Amino acid sequence: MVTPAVRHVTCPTCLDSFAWQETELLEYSPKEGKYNPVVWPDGKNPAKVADARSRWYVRCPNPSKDGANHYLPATYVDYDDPLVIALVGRPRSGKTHLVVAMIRELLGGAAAVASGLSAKALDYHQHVTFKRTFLDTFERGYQLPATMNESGSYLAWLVVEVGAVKRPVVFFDVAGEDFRNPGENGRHTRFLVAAGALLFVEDAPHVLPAFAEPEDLTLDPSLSSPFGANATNEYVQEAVSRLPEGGRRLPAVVALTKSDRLRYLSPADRWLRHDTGGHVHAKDLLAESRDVYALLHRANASSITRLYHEFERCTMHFVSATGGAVGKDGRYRSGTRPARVLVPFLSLLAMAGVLTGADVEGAGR
Ligand SMILES: Nc1nc2c(ncn2[C@@H]2O[C@H](COP(=O)(O)OP(=O)(O)OP(=O)(O)O)[C@@H](O)[C@H]2O)c(=O)[nH]1
Ligand SMILES: [Zn+2]
Repeated sequence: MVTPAVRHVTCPTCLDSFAWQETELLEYSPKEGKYNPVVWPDGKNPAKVADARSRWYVRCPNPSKDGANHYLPATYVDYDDPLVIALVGRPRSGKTHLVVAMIRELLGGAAAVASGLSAKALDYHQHVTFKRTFLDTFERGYQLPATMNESGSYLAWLVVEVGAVKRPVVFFDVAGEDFRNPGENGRHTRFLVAAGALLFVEDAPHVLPAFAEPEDLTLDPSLSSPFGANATNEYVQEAVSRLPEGGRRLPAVVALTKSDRLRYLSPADRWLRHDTGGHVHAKDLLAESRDVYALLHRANASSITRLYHEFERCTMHFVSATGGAVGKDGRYRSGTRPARVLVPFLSLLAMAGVLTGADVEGAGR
């Protein structure tokens, strides 16, 4: 008799590796707020079992016993270990709005369809909460809640499909402050050790305060400081110093978000209007990176420009998650109008080898 090979997986929450076992499959009961042993569908019809399985969980054995109970979707074992995308940026730089705008487009946007990409949520119940808290709020044009990540766990977990490739992607987003003051011995930011790709987020009005608008100054009074905004971004520096080998080999992108503030500034204006239709080309990624770099260089944003030299593969992009600032009532006046939010993600996929083909050959080099 051939015994099936035991699959070892790495848990994205506690980062422990362990041999996968399905001896205790669990089902989440939102009503009771706990996980209970599953009830198998009648007759063990394979189609019904597969459907039910997409909502089942396995408790992570967390061999190093350093965290509270946490659960992995049973379908986790059907795929390779996920690509962990770590968001890094200063507090209030717009990380959460950007990643939510990105995921919204991945799950239903035309650009994702055009690029031949599809995505679905992997963790059923986590997605229900994520949708209610973030996607629906964003869709209705309201400001998203500030990041309060007590356990340092992931924000969203998707399976991205491109052609025959199916790759789980996990997004980690923690409060910017956690990079400088890692609480609980750095537990909130330990995902950096498992990062497979980095999404650095910098805030356009912060590095170019001349383009900040009155709403920005109300939201972030440090922008009107006579000393100008801080050229050093200690949050980014601290995060990079915690990456194994400084992360040099990981694909990295810099998203200069809130670029709606730069809509009258050349060449940002041109890039913001440049609709990629979901397709990215290595030569455009390079041309845009050059323009973002030049702008950051002129603004003395040296903590960000150095990333371009430190990482072997890196691209830089103008993006806007919301299209404009939030009003005093917590709403975006004309609703949310994201621009180019998928480009940094597609660039990361290309650099990570998930997206392939002649167009993206050599991306980020
Ligand atoms: N103008 C403009 N404002 C934005 C954009 N994205 C986010 N903001 C504003 O920036 C502020 C901070 O956004 P968040 O996404 O919560 O920032 P964060 O980096 O996740 O913040 P922390 O979790 O505290 O580190 C909010 O007031 C948003 O309305 C954008 O694309 N354009
Ligand atoms: Zn775990």
